Amino acid sequence: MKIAVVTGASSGIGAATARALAKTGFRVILGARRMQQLEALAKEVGGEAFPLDVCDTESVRKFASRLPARVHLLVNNAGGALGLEPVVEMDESKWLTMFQSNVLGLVRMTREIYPLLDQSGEGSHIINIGSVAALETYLGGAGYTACKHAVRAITETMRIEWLGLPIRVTEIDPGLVETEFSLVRFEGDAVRAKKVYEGMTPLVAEDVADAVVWAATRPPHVNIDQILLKPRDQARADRVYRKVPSP
Ligand code: 8X3
Repeated sequence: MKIAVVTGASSGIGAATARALAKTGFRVILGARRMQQLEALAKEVGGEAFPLDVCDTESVRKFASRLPARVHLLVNNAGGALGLEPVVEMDESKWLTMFQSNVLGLVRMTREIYPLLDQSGEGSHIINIGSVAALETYLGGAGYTACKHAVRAITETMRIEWLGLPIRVTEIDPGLVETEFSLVRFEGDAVRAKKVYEGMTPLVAEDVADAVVWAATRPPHVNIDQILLKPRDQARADRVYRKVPSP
């Protein structure tokens, strides 16, 4: 049975991806900080849950040491945005946390799991969850978009460095997806978070999970480099159609 590892799997895109991969036939190993949610999900999908903080090298090493000898798919999903302050109002601790989780966390995970990647038979696959923010910028988004642009650069570099090896590398770039993303970005301000999706129909986590499963289930000689998926109501990161409520 093929083994898939999903980071940030306790909620949102990570949880939906874990469910979808399990349904497709993968044995799923989940990592996140919130163990209660993670264990419930592991039970639901017949997988395993281990604590993981991608910001902490020791935590990543310990997580990797508990994995089976061979891993076929790593979904680097853990990460998120904090704040929407302009550049000259940079909050250093928010920026550090964003770079730690979105950028260094992804590389730490990849570094520790690389020796476990199956390079026999059909090979293995790393899927990095990027964002429309990997391709565009928007007002107040410098910290987050810089992180996701970095994810894009790192993903492309992996593909060059591993050329000739049986390791596929994919980047999935979602636009607006209604998850805890905005609640985290606005530090628990539910009213502000809700406004992000007001009057429009956002993607749901399952839409992104679909893209992950599709990329992961192509024949082994096919590498899906990138998928950019956005709601129909979103033309660009900062161009969203919203229905005006009737008076
Ligand atoms: C989330 C999408 O537009 O808020 O990755 O950066 S956006």
